[in-house]
This record gives sequence, structure tokens and C-alpha cells, in this order.
Amino acid sequence: MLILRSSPASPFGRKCKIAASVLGIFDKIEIQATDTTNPADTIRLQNPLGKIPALILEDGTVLYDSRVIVEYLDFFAGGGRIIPAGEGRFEVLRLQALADGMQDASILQVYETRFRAEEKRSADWLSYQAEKVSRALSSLEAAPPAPVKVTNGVDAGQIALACALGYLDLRFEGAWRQQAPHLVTWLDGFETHVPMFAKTRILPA
Ligand SMILES: N[C@@H](CCC(=O)N[C@@H](CS)C(=O)NCC(=O)O)C(=O)O
Repeated sequence: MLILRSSPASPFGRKCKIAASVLGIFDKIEIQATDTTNPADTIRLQNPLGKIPALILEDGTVLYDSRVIVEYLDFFAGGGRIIPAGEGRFEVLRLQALADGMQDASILQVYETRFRAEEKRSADWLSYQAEKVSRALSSLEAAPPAPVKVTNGVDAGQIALACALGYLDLRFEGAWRQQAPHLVTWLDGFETHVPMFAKTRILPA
């Protein structure tokens, strides 16, 4: 059994869960809850960065971060399934990088408010990060990825994008939907064909 250290709200962990499901290997993975803020949580021993997701292989090797894990899951499932070989590979990897970058910028905004007292927060830093998300949304809205029509046609870039948009729904009240109506349609198509997207959705507390 593979062990995925994650938490229900982690968008990067969600990427790995959806990837495993699309690849048909979700039942080979045990999800172990992780609290990255707890110094006693073993995640800090498993991943020196203390971040989730981390994937523990059967021989005890620990893989992190989500891009490495997604690549491993694809390899585990036979290879070339959600990260194609050949030229198409780079478009998929670039979309994954853009979507992950949106997630990083979104998470930094959340952490600014979660970990800093109000008087120490930087409005400039928050808008610097928010602008990255906004530019990424504009660029994707102008040229949305191919619509998802069948579950087994989904790639790692599309999975990452769905998770980044899902995180904006969770933490930023879905404000992106006004800015990017074509992406809303795209995400609806993704959800129709990838049931694990709805299964891994959590609602704001
Ligand atoms: N590049 C990493 C980012 C992972 C990440 O930022 N994870 C967040 C949770 S979604 C985390 O562990 N935060 C705790 C921390 O930064 O210490 C990946 O793709 O796995």
C-alpha cells in the first residue's frame, strides 16, 4: 500500500487523489491525515519541508512535492497516461506549473491572514499575490484548456487547474467565476467526467 500524507483542504493533496483516481489506482493508496502546524506530526521527519502532500512508497521512500507524486503515480499506473510522452508533454507540464503557481499565490494570501496578526499584514504583498492569480486566470480564460470529455482523457495539467479553481472556490468565495466564465464551463465539464473532484470537495468552515 502507498501512503499519502495529506489533509482534506490541501489542494495539492487533492491533485494527487484525483490523479490516482483517474489512473484507477486510488484503492492502492491509504490517506493519512496530517497537521503541518503540529511540530509532533511525523510529516516533518518524512518531508524536511514539513509540507503536504508526501507519498510513502512500500519500501519507505518518501516522495514530495505534488508534481513528483503525480509523476510517480503515472509511472506506477504504466506511464504516459496523465503526463504524455513526446511533444504534448510540455503543454501538460506548463499548464500544471501555471495552475500550481496559482495555488501557491492563493495559499500565500491565506497564510498571510492565518499566520500574521492583522497589524502585521502587508496589503502590498496580498495584492502582489492576488495579481498573479488574476493574470493566470486572464491568460487561461483567453485560451482555456481542451474540454474534458472522457475520464481517461484527463491530464495532469487539467487536474492541477481544477484543483486551483476549487481552492479559489473554497478560500476566495468563488470570485474568480465572474472573471473567467469560459473556465467555469470548463470546470463543469471536468467535474462531470471526474467524480473524484466532487468527492474531494470540502466546504468552507
Ligand atoms: N509545491 C508543493 C506545495 C505544497 C504546499 O504548499 N502544501 C501546503 C498545504 S496545501 C503545506 O504543506 N503548507 C504547510 C507549509 O507550507 O508549511 C507541492 O506541489 O506539493
